[in-house]
Amino acid sequence: MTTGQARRLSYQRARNDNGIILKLLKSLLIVVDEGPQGFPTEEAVAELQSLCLTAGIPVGGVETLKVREPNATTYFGKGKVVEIAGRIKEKGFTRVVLNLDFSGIQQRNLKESWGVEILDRTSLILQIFSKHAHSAAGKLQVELARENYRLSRMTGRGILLSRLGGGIGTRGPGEMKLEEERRRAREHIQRLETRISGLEEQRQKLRDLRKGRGVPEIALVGYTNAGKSALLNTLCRKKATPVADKLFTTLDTTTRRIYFGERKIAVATDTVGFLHNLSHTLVAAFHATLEGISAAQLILVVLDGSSGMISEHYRTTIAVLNQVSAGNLPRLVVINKLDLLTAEQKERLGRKFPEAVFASGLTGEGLTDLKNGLAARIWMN
Ligand SMILES: Nc1nc2c(ncn2[C@@H]2O[C@H](COP(=O)(O)OP(=O)(O)OP(=O)(O)O)[C@@H](O)[C@H]2O)c(=O)[nH]1
Ligand SMILES: [Mg+2]
Repeated sequence: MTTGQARRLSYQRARNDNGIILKLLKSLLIVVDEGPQGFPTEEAVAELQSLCLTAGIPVGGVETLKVREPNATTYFGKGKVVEIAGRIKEKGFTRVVLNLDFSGIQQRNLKESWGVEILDRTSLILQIFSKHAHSAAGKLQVELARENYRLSRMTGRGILLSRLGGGIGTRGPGEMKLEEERRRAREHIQRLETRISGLEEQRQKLRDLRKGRGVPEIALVGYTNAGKSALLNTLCRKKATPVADKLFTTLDTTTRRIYFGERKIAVATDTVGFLHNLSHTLVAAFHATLEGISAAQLILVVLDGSSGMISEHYRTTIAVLNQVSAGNLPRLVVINKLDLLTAEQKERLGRKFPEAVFASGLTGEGLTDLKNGLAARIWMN
């Protein structure tokens, strides 16, 4: 065999192996039906698929389940756990991804019963966050979220480790080791929080400087993928922040100038997007960034006009604004992705959000209306 043939053969083998590996790595998505009062199941499935796509996780199947009363040790009932184990074996899934969070014990038991890796909602989002954080503050916040998540999972393992350790009434070596691990994690968390608040203080100083110079700040907020970064880029006519059809593209805060003519200047800040049911761990880690929103003079709520979930997105956004004490600030709602809307859709949305302006971050349509709306709220109040 010539060297060229050998190389081609090994290349062919590698391609085949990759194919097999990809097939082997297929994940089963499990979405829990929240009932008529909860988040619509179809949307939850689409959202989990989007999160997997963003995280680079190939999806092999989707299962939706109703859970009347979560089981304390396995979350799902015994029968369901066995049924899913059968499906995993039959289809050869190597991972299960769920749209909810478990306790450490539930996760460990399910992993044992199903024999595959289990990714809950927070760890899936954490994977995406790790990929998308670039700035020092962004990376620290992701590390903080990871460490908080790890600390919250240590309880379950404690019981196991203690059982391996001493008898009744004694603290076995397992438990002591766990206490030590917990203490270290808490110290690490404290160090991270100190560093993050140091960075936030720097931001605050910059903010105070701008305030002193009379430069107003606009905070862009909204659901992930609504088009906040695209709108900011169009507003400041620069490619300031990355835009992608993925969830949580922006984790790093970007502040840019917007010129309104007649020497009027404001700055706009683009930051992490929102998602419903974000776990406390994730919200807590981004608290410093989100708190920064409350320092703005005006909130620009960006909604994706083309989404069927616009009302839910609006509600989530307002809930987060209230959480970070920015619920009382003046705000303007912009319905983005105008280029995708039919005249009827636009009319319907106009009735639903009578105060909103329409714009497109992609084509620049409606930009004058948006700028006029912003200027009116900033300088005429
Ligand atoms: N058709 C259309 N697509 C848009 C518009 N604005 C944004 N997009 C697309 O929507 C997707 C998300 O846009 P981003 O600007 O990254 O959204 P974001 O709100 O910053 O998202 P995160 O950073 O993930 O929170 C991208 O694929 C954009 O190209 C618009 O006005 N029209
Ligand atoms: Mg963005």
